[in-house]
Amino acid sequence: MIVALAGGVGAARFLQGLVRVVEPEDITVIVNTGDDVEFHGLHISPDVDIVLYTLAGIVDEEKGWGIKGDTFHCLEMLGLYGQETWFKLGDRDLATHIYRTMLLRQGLTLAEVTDRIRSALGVRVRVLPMSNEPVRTMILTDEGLMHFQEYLVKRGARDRVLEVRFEGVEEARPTPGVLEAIEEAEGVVVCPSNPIVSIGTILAVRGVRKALRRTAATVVGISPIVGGKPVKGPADKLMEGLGLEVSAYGVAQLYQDFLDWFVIDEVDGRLKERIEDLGIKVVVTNTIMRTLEDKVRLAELVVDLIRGQ
Ligand code: GDP
Ligand code: FO1
Repeated sequence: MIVALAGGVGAARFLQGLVRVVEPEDITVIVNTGDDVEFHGLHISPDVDIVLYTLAGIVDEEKGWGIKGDTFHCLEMLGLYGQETWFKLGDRDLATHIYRTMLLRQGLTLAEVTDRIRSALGVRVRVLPMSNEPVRTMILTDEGLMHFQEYLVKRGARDRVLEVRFEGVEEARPTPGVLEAIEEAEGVVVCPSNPIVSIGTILAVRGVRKALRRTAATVVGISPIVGGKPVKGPADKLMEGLGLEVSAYGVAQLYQDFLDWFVIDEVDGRLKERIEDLGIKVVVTNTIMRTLEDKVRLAELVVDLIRGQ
């Protein structure tokens, strides 16, 4: 079994490659739920949905989230009722959130609900939300404390970041199967996701970091920071705010206690030795995933590292 720790867009792109290299049934994806949010009375799990929609082949590829060709009539009508419409929920996407919320109200866990959605979408990889219990990523900025989606989407990540808090993470237990999957894996991939608010959140769940340190599996990370900048998203602003170096080296420092290998981009080749000094082996290659070939090639490289080839 190969286990992947995943946020949204960057991870989903990598997983598109991985399912073509390894049997989908032999992959378990542990997904961040710190970005989860409630709108219009509905439970939204953006990273879980991004991973599922991408693997189901229905994601809006341009945006990286939402469903391709979706319409926004429901949201327009909600706007008419004076509701907030800055979080763009499409009509077809809303069906997922209605179904999820309905099943949660019936008493199913988030993992059970996720599995029903996965199965209906024809996705064959196992997808586990990191916890069944709520964890909320809150950003303390110079404009006050706000939910991550408000910081990112409503305010366009323009506020200065002072602190990142994972509310509820102390009480949240890992989803049953998460720690076992890491401990028994053949290999673990830390996907190119936001190291603070996607991977950082998963690592903050009780027992996850310890399981990663203890596992006999080869643990391979892929840097989301390329040439001192994220490929997309606010990782630079969050890292800067927390006083971290915005580079593949800065990410390697965050993962140094459990990574065996770190895959960094060819534009960052000069960081190789510094990262190796942290006790991590380094591969330098093109990590930008534009085409399906890029994704498959990167997945092949990671699987070869796991299998010691
Ligand atoms: P976000 O940062 O909150 O939007 O969410 P994600 O957890 O989805 O993280 C996206 C991360 O993936 C960003 O830090 C990007 O830099 C990274 N990413 C996206 N596409 C690619 C890619 O093609 N290659 C690499 N190396 N990183 C990527
Ligand atoms: N990201 C945006 O930048 N703007 C949006 O309006 C937006 C809506 C949205 C709806 C459903 C969904 O599953 C994801 C959505 N995202 C949107 C993406 C999301 O905010 C982030 O990319 C992830 O949380 C980061 O991992």
